Amino acid sequence: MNETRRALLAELASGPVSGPALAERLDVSRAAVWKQVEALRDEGFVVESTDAGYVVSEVPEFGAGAVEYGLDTGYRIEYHDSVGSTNDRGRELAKAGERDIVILADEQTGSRGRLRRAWSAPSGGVWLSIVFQPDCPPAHAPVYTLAAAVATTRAAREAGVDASIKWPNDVLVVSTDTPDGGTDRGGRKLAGILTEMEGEANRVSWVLVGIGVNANIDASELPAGATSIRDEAGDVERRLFVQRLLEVFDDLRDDPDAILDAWREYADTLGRRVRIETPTETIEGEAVDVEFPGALVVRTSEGDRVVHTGDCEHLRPV
Ligand code: BT5
Repeated sequence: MNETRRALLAELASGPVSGPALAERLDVSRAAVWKQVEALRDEGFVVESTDAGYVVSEVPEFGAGAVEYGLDTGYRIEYHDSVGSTNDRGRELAKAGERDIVILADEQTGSRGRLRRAWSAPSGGVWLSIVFQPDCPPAHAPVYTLAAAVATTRAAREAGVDASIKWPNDVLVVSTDTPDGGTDRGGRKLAGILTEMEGEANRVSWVLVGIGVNANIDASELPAGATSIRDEAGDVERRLFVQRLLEVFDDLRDDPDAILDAWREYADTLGRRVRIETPTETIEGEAVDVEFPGALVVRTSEGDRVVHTGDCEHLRPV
């Protein structure tokens, strides 16, 4: 989105403004204001000319402008109706020096999970990647996966979904009628997170947090074991959902203690018997805590183990 249109949206979000006042505030000609108002209309905004000035009376369902309109963070949005993978696009932009940008798509055709597993991302979902540059060493980056899980869970709960977190990167809906949540994986998966980064010894160059939420999609269109906001609670207003998610993420971003506290509150994994497949071994025991920057503490028969990476399965209680 061009900078004038972005500035125009920000002005319109705080109330009616006249054409001449906009031209002055944005330091552009009145013709340029008019052109950008027309561009917003093309994007689906209904912008009325009233005596008090321009008024936005309708916001499109989804898109860059729809999410930026009234967004309370500094992120810019790049929107695609369809893209291969928002993480791949984010990586391209990160390498080109872009920061604080969110790549958002309605559909992805080549998205991925961890270990290059396929991720299904049909139209109607919330597929996004946040590119930013925290002031921290690369080893701290996993904490942003936790922050993303918290932000997604909070936004999902506010949309009426009984979501909780499974370590390290899943947001699930745990079923209450079966003790194991209905599947051997511990529940039905609502969202997944894939964090990538580039950095040198002491400093991160960029972090890319990819978040995929099954929003307004029939779960029957998704892989077995998945659920969606539509199936759990009915369709959500995606632009508001994304705004909420980004605002919570942004609030937490620089506060690791707050991230860990919120994560513990939302976690379904803590207190459960778990089996974790790490790249080198299988660890079984009770998940007792999470530690900065994102490690799970597992109480095993041989003592406590701090597990940094792996696939986690929730086991039936013995
Ligand atoms: C993840 O991997 O859960 C991370 C998913 C990250 C997706 C986002 S979307 C925006 C951004 N752009 C990308 O290209 N990726 C990110 P993992 O823990 O490895 O889980 C992958 C497994 O989840 C697959 O093997 C399937 O079994 C299952 N799965 C695939 N699509 C799913 C979906 N839409 N909902 C629920 N489960 C799914």
